Amino acid sequence: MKKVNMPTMESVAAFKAAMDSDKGALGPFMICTDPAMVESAGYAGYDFVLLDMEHGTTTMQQLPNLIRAANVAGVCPVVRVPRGTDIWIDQALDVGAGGVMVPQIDNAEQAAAAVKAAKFSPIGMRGTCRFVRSAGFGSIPGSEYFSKAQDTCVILQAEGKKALDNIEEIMDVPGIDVIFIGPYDLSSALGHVGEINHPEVIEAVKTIIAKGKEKGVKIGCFADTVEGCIKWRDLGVKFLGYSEDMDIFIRAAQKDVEAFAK
Ligand code: 3PY
Ligand code: MG
Repeated sequence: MKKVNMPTMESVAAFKAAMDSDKGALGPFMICTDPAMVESAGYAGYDFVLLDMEHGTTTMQQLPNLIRAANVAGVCPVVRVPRGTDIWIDQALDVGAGGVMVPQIDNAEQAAAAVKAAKFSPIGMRGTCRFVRSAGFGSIPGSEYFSKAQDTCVILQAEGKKALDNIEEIMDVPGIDVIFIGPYDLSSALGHVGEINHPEVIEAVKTIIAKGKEKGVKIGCFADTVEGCIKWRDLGVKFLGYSEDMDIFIRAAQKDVEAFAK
């Protein structure tokens, strides 16, 4: 019988190694629904692509093709599901996500529910089916699939006031790979909408980073620019969610347009 691989799981291993390195893992949020854009981001050398179903328009039907494109380029596909949609967690994993990011986690109960949705028994209660895309539609033996698929990543967003209040109990939930700070939602929650460099926002980010260090939990954070990503990395952040595909394109194109006009 033909040996079928699990390309996403190979990319997960490289992604985890990047997070464990001094460099950290860098990847853009992606809202473009064209697989060519995802494939190109993979060729550019990012450690992951963050397929955004919270603020992007990608549908569950389009998602498998974006993940296929990530697989072609060998880059880890992480999927951000919309808020409060635990069922989307295992659907995203079923079509081949290497990790799921869940927005607006406010307490340990929500964190535990997200982990439960992402992991097969005995760790969680992910819907158990070996005929899905991540299992090669049945061509990967169940014993191999159910064991390897447990290594996909669970990334939970801390971005509200309640998350700040409950950060220790959230971090204590087993099975979380990364706590990802959303500075924009945090700025809203702290009464400074959009001001991600407001001292109170920066202080909140730093508090979460420090708690992560104390508890041995990896921290991720969003930044608009690569310089911002480097700033967070220098403070110990290991997962850097960088801008967004269309913004990256616009800024690169603007530089070209300006250079041409000189
Ligand atoms: C935020 O800043 O709120 C985010 O979720 C980053 O994507
Ligand atoms: Mg957010």
